[in-house]
Amino acid sequence: MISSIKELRAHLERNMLKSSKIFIIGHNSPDFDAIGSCLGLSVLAMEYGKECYIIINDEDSKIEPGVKKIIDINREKYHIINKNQFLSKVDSNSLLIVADTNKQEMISVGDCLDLFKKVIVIDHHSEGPTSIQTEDKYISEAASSACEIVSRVLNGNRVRYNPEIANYLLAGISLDTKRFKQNTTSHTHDVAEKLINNGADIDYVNRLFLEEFESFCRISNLIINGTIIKKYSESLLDPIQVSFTLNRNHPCEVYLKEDYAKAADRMMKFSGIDAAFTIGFIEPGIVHISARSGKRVNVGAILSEMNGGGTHQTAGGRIKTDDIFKVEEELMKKVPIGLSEDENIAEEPQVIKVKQINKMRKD
Ligand SMILES: [Mn+2]
Repeated sequence: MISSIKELRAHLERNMLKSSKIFIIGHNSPDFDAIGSCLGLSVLAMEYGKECYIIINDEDSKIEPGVKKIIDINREKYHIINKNQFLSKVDSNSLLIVADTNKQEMISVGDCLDLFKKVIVIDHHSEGPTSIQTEDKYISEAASSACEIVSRVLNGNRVRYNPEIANYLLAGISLDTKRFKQNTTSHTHDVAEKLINNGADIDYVNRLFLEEFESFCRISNLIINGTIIKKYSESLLDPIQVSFTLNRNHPCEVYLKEDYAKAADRMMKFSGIDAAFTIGFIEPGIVHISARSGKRVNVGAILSEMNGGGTHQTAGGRIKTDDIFKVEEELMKKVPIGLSEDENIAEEPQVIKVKQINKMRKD
């Protein structure tokens, strides 16, 4: 166990210098604190002249837009790679640094920890039965965030970092303190001041949060105002229910492709939904379909009949047309293709719920 920031600094320096390659990872579905602390640690590794990579193995559509933006901007400069790329690079003298989590199941390389010579954990969450087994951990529940810890390491080492890195670190602290409203100590405020002195811009950080919020609202509105649920089997106890989401008030509205995937993901969280389709324009004249399902509906099979494809549980497709409702109608007819033969398929699928809150939208 590493017990102070000073010790952590010395520990990082010693171990970074003697390893051949450094891999840095945050928790799955990274948030601002995870990505910010990983980038800050990369700066430190580069300062020591080391070959360094950040591992992020989540599907793009699963990553929050603000975080994804940071990843995209920094992918090349900070060598952001996925798990497969990591597996081809790791060697017998590699160091892993885990930031913003200490649980094995929360990182994508949790099943290959024995590939590393050493694993260092830097975190502010409490430990549990699945915590990574290593002597080399700095876990301070008193710290507001992983970014706060990493900032203190950088500042203490007098490492130079650019205003962008200062922004990412400040965004992580801001997220985990609910904008400096909770879990702050004098260290938190001290670190924030230093980040601002190093060029961090509060406006930039606030805009990042606003984007997250806007995306959340956009998808929620799409779901609330545009979802129909259809029942596809006769079974009373366990009917197959499929949701269809599209912007029924403004069918021509263009959304991001990720929005459709997220809306479908979110629909699948409701119990009783066996498959979810989201339909909408990604540019004028091109309709995109995102599909998600559980075990009972094969959405890949359905979408391969609709100019698309995918796996049993995740699929997508796009169709050149201006008539989005026709696409939905086709899709509704094709759903039985994805149902297994032992399901008691309804002859005429029944609409069981149509929810439209038209009044809530401003034109
Ligand atoms: Mn955190």
